Amino acid sequence: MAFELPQLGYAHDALEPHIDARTMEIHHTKHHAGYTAKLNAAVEGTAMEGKSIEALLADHSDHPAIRNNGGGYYNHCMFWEIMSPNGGGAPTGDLAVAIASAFGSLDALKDQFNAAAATRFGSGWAWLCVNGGKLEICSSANQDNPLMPGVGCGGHPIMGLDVWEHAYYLNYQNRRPDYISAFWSVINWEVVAQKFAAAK
Ligand code: MN3
Repeated sequence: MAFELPQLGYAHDALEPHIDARTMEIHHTKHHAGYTAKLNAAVEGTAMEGKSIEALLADHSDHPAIRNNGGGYYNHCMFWEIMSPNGGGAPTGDLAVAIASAFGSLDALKDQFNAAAATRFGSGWAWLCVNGGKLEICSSANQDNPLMPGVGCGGHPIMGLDVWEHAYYLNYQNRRPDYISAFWSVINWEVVAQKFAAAK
């Protein structure tokens, strides 16, 4: 069963003005589609065929095509899921309690996440992870993610922000901090909370 490019739960223009339609369209139908096709090509006819994406990332990230395209496949699947045109606001329930416990407040989480996203040099991702039952923030290079061993970022990711220039350059040019700030207007805390509950 080959990996499939997921449909978004919203239109490409639905995250405007925070993330523009053209960026979303190219990001989804070109970049993510490319990672998906190259991932399938890398596993087809090998012993890796049929393994889950999580297992591929955990066990085969020493394989460059898996690391780059499997990472790209997984990371973008999560990225589309954790955004919504009805996003923003604040989390509730267990996730809100865990954020208060780990960071002191939602604003403190945002400050730490923004710093991780802004200071990631070049291309990469910022992550909110559940590590040993506790929430942590980190960042990783390129399409690496915390499921891969040895990326300096551990645990199970429940929220990721793409800080590759292709994610924001058309609308924000070099203003990565403005894009990071806009992300909080489209974050889907309900989905992050579901991922938190599953990862705990
Ligand atoms: Mn991307």
